[in-house]
Amino acid sequence: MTKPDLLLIGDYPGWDMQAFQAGYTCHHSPLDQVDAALASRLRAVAFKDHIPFTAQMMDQLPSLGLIANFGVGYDAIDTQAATARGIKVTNTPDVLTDDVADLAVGMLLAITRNMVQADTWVRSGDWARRGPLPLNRTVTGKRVGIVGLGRIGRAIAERLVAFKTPISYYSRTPKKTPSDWSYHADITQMAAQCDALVVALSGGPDTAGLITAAALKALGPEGTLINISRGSTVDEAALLTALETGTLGAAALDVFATEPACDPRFATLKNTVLQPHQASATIETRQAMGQLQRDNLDAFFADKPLITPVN
Ligand code: 8YV
Repeated sequence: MTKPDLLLIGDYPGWDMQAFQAGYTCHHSPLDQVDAALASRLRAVAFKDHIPFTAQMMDQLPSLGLIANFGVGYDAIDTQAATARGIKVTNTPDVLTDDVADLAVGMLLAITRNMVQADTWVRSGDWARRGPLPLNRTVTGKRVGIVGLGRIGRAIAERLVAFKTPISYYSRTPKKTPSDWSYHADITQMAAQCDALVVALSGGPDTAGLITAAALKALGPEGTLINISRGSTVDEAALLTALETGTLGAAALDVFATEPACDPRFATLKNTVLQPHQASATIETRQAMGQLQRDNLDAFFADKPLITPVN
């Protein structure tokens, strides 16, 4: 039996490539270099990128039936355009939740306990030369607001319960939660009552800029922002100004508006911990994400129900 053609967009490690090649005739060229005959044959794309997958790109592949996204967030894909063209989109939820939640908690600990600067303090010899670092702050018992109580937001909140942090959350509608988690319909009002905000929203136009200058101001000079969602959810210009002027205390960020080329002002800020969009970047989780992406592709080519469709 001939293997179906598959266009791979993005970089895949060897374990994914081997698995793809076992089941598919893989094509790895940029979309604009795909020849007309192949373009008209291609029924599926394995997408692993944060560059936009536009309506115009979909129109270059007239037989396209599936965009299998590597990642839970599919904000790069114009799903409205896909739906209008009868193209299904799948993502990779659940398998990355624990790693993303772990990193969010790790970032809260790292920024509050000053762990990154403390590491440099030891390595540079400053500890011996200049004595102890200034004291840092306690995490246990701090009031944390989770912005977006989806799978990942909930997993972060559940972990933070162990730190005895009163949990507030913002979402469009109240969710079923333990009775002592408090719902807020307004992020700025919630921020005013929190020591830290953890942003766990999905990306896309609905959530763009939801963390406003006003919310950062309400969080205040002792407050901390953690973002493991998308750079687009935060007004980044306001965030930089707030961190530079001290109207916001600190931020730990895994995502940036213009990543991977982040605004160079971030690098000069001492009150930040910066991560290279690595919340899901463990071998275990990336293998599971690849497997789920392929399971969706396999289901599509076998005419079976998709495992994790989003449209
Ligand atoms: C990326 C992510 O998918 O799942 C998501 O939404 O942001 C990440 O896990 C990862 O960077 C691979 O592109």
